[in-house]
Amino acid sequence: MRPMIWINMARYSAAGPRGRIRLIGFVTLFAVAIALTACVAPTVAVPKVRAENAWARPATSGPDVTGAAYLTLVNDGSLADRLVGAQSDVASTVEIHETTLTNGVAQMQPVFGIDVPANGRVEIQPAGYHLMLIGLTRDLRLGDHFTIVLQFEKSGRLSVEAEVQ
Ligand SMILES: [Cu+2]
Repeated sequence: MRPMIWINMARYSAAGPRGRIRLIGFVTLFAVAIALTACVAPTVAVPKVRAENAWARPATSGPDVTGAAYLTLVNDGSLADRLVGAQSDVASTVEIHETTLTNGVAQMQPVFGIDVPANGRVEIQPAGYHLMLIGLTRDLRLGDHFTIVLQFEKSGRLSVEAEVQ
């Protein structure tokens, strides 16, 4: 592409004033073509994650006290994302946990992340995943609201308001 343009420009420049006008026309057309291409170029695939129905169980504060928060993640975007962490000012640490049933006994363990598929949703709800609030710094009373900041691999941070229910 580049060498061809150079040859054209050289030809038009050498052709005198009329050639220069044609050169300006050619360059203008070229610029318009680039601008149009930019306008109709398909949008880049991005995740578009939001949270629904964020809630937590009531709990009393204490360094050894844990609470659990739940929510639903919805991705309206065309690219998958991944929840990789969370934090909140009501807890020293927030971990992503998964509850599994082994021989009829429910156990929970930390997971490194939760995939949120493109145009999909993930339930972080009892019997599945939960956000473990470790070391509660204040009581979570019925009707209270508090903020959880979710960290996603691609979308970055998302601030979510949870209600104690
Ligand atoms: Cu847990």
